[in-house]
Amino acid sequence: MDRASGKAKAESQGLDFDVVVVGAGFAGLATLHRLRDQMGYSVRVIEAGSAAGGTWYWNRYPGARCDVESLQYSMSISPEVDQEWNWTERFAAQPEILEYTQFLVDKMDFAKDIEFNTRVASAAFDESDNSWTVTTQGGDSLRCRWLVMAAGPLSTPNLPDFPGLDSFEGEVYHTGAWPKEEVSFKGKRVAQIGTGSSGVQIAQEIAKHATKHYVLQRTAHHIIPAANRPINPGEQEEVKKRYRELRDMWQATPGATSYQSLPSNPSIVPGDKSVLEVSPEERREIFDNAWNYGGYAFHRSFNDLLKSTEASTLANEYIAERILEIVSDPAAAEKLVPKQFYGTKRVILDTNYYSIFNQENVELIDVREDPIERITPAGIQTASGKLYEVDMIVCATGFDAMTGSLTRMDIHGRGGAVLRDVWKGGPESYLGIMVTGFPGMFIVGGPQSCSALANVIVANEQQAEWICDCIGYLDKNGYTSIEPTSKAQSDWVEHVNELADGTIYTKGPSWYSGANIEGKPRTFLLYVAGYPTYTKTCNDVAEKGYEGFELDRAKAVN
Ligand code: N01
Repeated sequence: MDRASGKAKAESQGLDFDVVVVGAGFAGLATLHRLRDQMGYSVRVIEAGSAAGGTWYWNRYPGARCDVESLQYSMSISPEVDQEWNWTERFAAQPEILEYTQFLVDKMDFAKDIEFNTRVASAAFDESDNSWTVTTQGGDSLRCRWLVMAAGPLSTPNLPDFPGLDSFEGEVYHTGAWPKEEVSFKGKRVAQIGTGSSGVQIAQEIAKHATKHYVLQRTAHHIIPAANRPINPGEQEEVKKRYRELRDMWQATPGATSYQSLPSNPSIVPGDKSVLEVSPEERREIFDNAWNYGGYAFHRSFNDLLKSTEASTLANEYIAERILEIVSDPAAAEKLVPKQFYGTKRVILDTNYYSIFNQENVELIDVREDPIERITPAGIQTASGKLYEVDMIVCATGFDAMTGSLTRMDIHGRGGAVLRDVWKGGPESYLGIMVTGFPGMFIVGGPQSCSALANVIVANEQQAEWICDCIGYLDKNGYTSIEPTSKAQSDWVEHVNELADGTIYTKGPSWYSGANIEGKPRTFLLYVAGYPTYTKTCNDVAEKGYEGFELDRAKAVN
């Protein structure tokens, strides 16, 4: 089917487009490319931002940086872009990732099929002809056959309900919705709430400029050095020559990423040993090597840090020693030592975080010991009555992860059922891609997929490709609807939970299980068996004629 006939097909069925895609992050762009350029469909992408980039568009806070090596954090859709684009650092900063995205958009001529500055308010399934109507906040509607939700697993900011926040007389920002205009910390008293990945990254920038910087920490997270650096001479050229082969190699790992960009780089961790089987001296040496090498070498240093509480405890002990070495105030150092098992919360890469606590302008406030009670016009007041007077509050309080971008839209499925109500007791999906009762609506990076536990670009491309191939199969065979059976969906959810129960991930609260949002049901949101197993499972389902799905051709239009 060429593009023109694709459009003609939609029009002949009284539809505006064959497919509407919500979101122009990497997931939306991958979907657009496959459907439009490779399969000839008519596609409209709807994007709330004024440019593509998804999470990298909104998370433009100072210090934002990727924690996957930049040479591995790229889309595979254009060999030309692979060759023309140059990364400057081992871990790319947000502005560079956004520039890369724009480069890709221009090269692939994506913008003409994206409606920017437009937020989707609702989507409704029409049982009379198996179509979807997508309505924007501006009131425009589009009818399509297939709907792809690519709105992002970590894109709906979580702003806790701090009493009195509206009364604050200074500036308030959320890292996940950072303004485009420059925000200056210079000469200001700044309080930041939250010390997850976003908080740790922005803290290093605030500390450079603020006259007073209060870091309000509820939980000490695990933070390991990124050891960011310019890309080594020759490294990028070598990767460019071997992109195809290296991508295959990276994708054969559980996280679809290796801690090294090249196999010829020195391999400094065994990776396949248990931390419990080596002597204390060998353990120390391996941890030291990994810590100094930076990136996720530490995470991969042994094979059981994320599986056994004993192993995780040994990692904790090592990290505690390093913190106590860096931070000179013993009381602050003790508070910065993580108390939960290594890996229960997402492990963070940093550059200089612990050493900011040696600066005179930086003060660590333990808000687990003395919780935030209210925000006053002058600052933040804690339960003990202490008032931290500030000019600016930075909320680095995370996201309504995996489900927020979907539940904030009014999505009506079969019988008018609303997705947010259907998921009241916890989200359920099949493969993280479709939901029973919402026929023809696909999700990239949905709950119970492996997306946010893997190299997200790679995971997005895999899911987008699977979804597009599924759409192609359905059209070719005259089906106008697909949805998972209730049994396939409940079996998948059970399987995902069983897998998670065998790991460290469920041994403490985190956004992985919805525990970061008050009132959100606790259910494990990610598939933990790794990218290769996930991909194989999805492919097996497709090869078996979309096993676990009900396909319907009864209501074919025309
Ligand atoms: O959010 P988080 P994030 N009072 O949920 C605290 C990705 N990411 O935006 O831990 C006081 O991790 C909360 O405390 P606690 C990455 O996948 C990647 O930092 O719940 N504090 C926590 O400290 C990451 O995992 C990069 O006790 C409150 C913090 O706010 C995910 O996004 C960069 C509070 C939230 O931490 C989310 O990271 C950035 C309250 N009422 C993000 N409510 C890369 O490097 C919350 N907190 C690629």
